[in-house]
Amino acid sequence: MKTLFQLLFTLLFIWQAAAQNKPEGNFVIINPGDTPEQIIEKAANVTPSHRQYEWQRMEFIGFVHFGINTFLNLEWGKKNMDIKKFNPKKFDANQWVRVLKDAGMKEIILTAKHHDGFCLWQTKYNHYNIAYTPFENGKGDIVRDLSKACHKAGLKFGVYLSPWDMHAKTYGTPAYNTYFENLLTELLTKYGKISEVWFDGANGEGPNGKKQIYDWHAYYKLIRKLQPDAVIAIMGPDVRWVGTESGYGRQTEWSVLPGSSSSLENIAANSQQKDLDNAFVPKDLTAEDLGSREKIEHAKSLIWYPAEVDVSIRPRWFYHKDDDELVKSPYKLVDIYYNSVGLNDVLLLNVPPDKNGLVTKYDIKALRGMRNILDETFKNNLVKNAVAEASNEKKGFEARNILDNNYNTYWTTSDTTSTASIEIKLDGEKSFNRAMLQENILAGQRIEKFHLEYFDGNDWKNFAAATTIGYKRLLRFPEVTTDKVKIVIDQCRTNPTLSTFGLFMAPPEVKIQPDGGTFTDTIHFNLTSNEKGAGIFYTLDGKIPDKNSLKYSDKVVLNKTTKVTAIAISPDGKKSLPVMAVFGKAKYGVKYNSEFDSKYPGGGNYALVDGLKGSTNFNDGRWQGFNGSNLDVVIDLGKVKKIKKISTDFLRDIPSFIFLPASVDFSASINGKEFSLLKNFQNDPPLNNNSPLIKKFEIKPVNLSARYIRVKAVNIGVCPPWHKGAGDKAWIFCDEVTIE
Ligand code: FUL
Repeated sequence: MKTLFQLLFTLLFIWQAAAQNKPEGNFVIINPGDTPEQIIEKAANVTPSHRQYEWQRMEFIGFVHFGINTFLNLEWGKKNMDIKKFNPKKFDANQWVRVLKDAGMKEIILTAKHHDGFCLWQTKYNHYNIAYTPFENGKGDIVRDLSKACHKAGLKFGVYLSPWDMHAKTYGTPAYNTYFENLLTELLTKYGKISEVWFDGANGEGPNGKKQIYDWHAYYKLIRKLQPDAVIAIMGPDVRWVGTESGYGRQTEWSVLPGSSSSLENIAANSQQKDLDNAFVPKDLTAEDLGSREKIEHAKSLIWYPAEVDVSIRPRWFYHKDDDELVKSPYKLVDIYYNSVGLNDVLLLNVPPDKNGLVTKYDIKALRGMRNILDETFKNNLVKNAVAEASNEKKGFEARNILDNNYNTYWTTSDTTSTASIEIKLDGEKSFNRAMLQENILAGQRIEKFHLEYFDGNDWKNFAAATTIGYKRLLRFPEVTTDKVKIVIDQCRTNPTLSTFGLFMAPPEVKIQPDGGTFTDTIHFNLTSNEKGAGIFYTLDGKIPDKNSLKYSDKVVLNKTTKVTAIAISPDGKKSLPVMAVFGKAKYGVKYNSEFDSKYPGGGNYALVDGLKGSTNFNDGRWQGFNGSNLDVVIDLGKVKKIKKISTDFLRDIPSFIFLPASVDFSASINGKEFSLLKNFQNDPPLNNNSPLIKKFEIKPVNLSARYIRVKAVNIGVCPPWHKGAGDKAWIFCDEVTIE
């Protein structure tokens, strides 16, 4: 119950806001007569709703893709799958929670129902759910166990419920809306507090598929009624998809956008339309400016609509054994963290458990590595005991508030100035290479441009600069040593605010440049570290280096296939994580008569002869792809040689649009001009088979002497009529032409 005092206070606040023509929350109308200055002032005062604020404060959350796909090695599933295959015998929700919590995540979102329609909880609204599987004799409930484990461990819990449904018979009719609301009601009433509801925009029905008119407003009303604190993400009003699944947000990220940015049609049109089309047609809408002055000037309304960056720790969303070795490295995850959390976004990192129902050791190792680096970096804020003095400050909002490690206290100026600066005297000389700034978003997002300076004894020098800050901005720069820094706000929408400032020293890092590749004669690599004075050590035999290993001083030249592993050790003995790169020596020259696709180079010009073979995962970086076109290459052995065997491998992965070639020709030549055909293989027309397969085409010629071998594989051209991508370009994926 609100007290009379609270009520009066609220009324006073609304009256004040209206009098100042300011928004009262996360929405404001732009009147036709508003001047550009008034619009900017309005934008600067739009603030998050309570639920949006609580969501933003989490910074880092976990995604779990788990379902029948996990057991059938699929990503988008298909109709009528054998759900009896669902049986994670060692399932342990507490293990998932432990691993993700240790990684620093504050919430876990589970794919309660993915596009295939299979439900991970005991629903009474279909027979396509966990109750009809052998898992725990039909008594299991992943939503129940995971929500309990999260709540017990102090984590929030969210549900992903795919609006698109391949299985539901009613999909495409109004009855589906009732079905969907029934599922939602179960999820929102049986499992305690739900903090996020994630509606995916993806739909693979294609132009001739079923069209569902979703009753979004009914869904939202239901969620607000049953779980008023939950944010509704992606196809929803509270949280926006950043526009890519790469893990990298925008350098300039506004949380205040034109009201039209939450148009559901646009969101759906920009979401995935095909299985794995994130791999084949990478969506990257992050280049687009969404909230600059130019963008908001013509808006009819403005809303607080913050961005979430969803990305998988593996190449795919669901678990596939083939991806075990392709889990992102700790450095990559840290880079993603800086480019999401550090860019005013919330990071939603997917960690898919395996068929046993456990997060694997590969993912755990990567998450631990990432957490170690982040903890080491941010454990010691070097502005502790510093003194801050601003060019202008408002009483009660002094500059010292940015140093007190309390988000709620903040600095602002006494007037609506758009530039200001704060000088910070450190407690003695300090070295640092990372900075962190936070605006107080409860007052709005305002800063448009800022830079940082340090005093070198004589002059002020710039060392970092950026545009927006928002909830959090992290900056990385080469090490600076000084006893004085300055934050300069160059441009702001109204009086700036800053809640927090930090300076940190990240542990040493080491880089191998280039980070692997294929070569013919020799190749060289360099090793660098971000830490001044760090020693760099490496091995060439796959072993983890230590201070007794080879010490790097200058570029290293390789003349054979080699695995390089390197570490940096700082003068005070701190070690970086080891990094690894493989350099493969190609045995032969390769001339292409047709070009491979730049999205699947498989390692580049020598990928077909580098001795590294592709696995059944098309995305393992080894397969070379030809999109709608033939493969036509000539391998040059350098001189005429006796040849006993020629073989080549092709991948078939039909759900991913990858087909075996219609035919494969091997021919040979002495001079590279006239070729004689050795063998023509004709393949059967493709069958609708979902399991990936590698097919070898091989000949063993007798008495063949040649210098040039030509391999030509004819693409089937387009996906066959029965395929979901019927008429779209088909892929050929080839790896390794082996000649003995
Ligand atoms: C996409 C889906 O199609 C993927 O399978 C995955 O769930 C991802 C998070 O969203 O749109």
